[in-house]
Amino acid sequence: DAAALQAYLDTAVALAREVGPAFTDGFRRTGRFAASSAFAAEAKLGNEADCVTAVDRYIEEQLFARLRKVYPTHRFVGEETTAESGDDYAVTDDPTWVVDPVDGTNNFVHHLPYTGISIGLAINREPVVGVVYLPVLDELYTAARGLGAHLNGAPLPIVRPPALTSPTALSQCSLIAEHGSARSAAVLESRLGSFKRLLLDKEHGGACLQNLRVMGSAAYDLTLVARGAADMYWECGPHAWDFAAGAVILREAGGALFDGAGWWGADVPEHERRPRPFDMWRRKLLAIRHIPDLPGKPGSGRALQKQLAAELLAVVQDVPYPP
Ligand code: LIP
Repeated sequence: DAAALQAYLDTAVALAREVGPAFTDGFRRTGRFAASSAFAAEAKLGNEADCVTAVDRYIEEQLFARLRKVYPTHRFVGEETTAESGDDYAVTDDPTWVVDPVDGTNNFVHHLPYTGISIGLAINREPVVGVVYLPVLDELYTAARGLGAHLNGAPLPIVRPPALTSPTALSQCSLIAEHGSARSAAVLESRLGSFKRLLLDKEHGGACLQNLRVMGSAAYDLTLVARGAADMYWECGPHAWDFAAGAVILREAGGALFDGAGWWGADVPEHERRPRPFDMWRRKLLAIRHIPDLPGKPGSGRALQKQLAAELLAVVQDVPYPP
């Protein structure tokens, strides 16, 4: 119920704020090439573009230790715990905290402030509480199901009609996408090829997007769509810990998410959710912001969300998703 969700949200906010100074301090001290320093970036699985720092591990430990004290029966999935143990995390209906202690670690080690702490809570496998905190920018995004989404206490989306327009074609849209950390020729050819088709002019068969931005953090990407600073976000291969919290924030800001098979969103009618609800354990994600109805056309905002998503998916359909 609402009171329970608010209590979970309050806990998550308090914890995010509590570890915020360690994040900011680590951001200042981390050195990419300082191999001997406790604050050096380490390559994961030999891939230097996919890195981890002592700050990632410290913050995840702190968050889980504190959450376990308050909710001893809950389950916990964290980027560092899960990735480093190599364990398959069991997905159950139990309340599960899904945490990325430093989302956008690559930005973090390059001192680019688009990086933050992502704390999500899923119940019955569905994300219901989300906190994305960017300590360096001092942006705190919060949401709980049915309770709205906020940035530092102000309701989202920040951009409102008439400034928040209703695009009727992909060529009127701005998109945030990610190229990810894979560096193999095959993956890059396909991903960058899709970027080219999205940007290319219409005479040459492209979608002629107004812009395409790579911000480097799925959690932040979703908050940008939620605030109305981008129309869509699409990525092949993010993990649940990258987007569980951001998904709730976007949903509560009137946005919708498509996981490759089903839609998820407060305004998504039941029949469009088939064959099943949004599955955050799949690594497929297309997110679209709230689109206001066109004048005199109730339901047209939702129809436009679907139309624009279909246009986007038609352009990127051959980009393989991880299993
Ligand atoms: C990052 C994701 C991002 C993706 C990066 C990376 P991390 O998470 O947020 O969407 O493109 O490759 O996975 O690893 O920095 O927490």
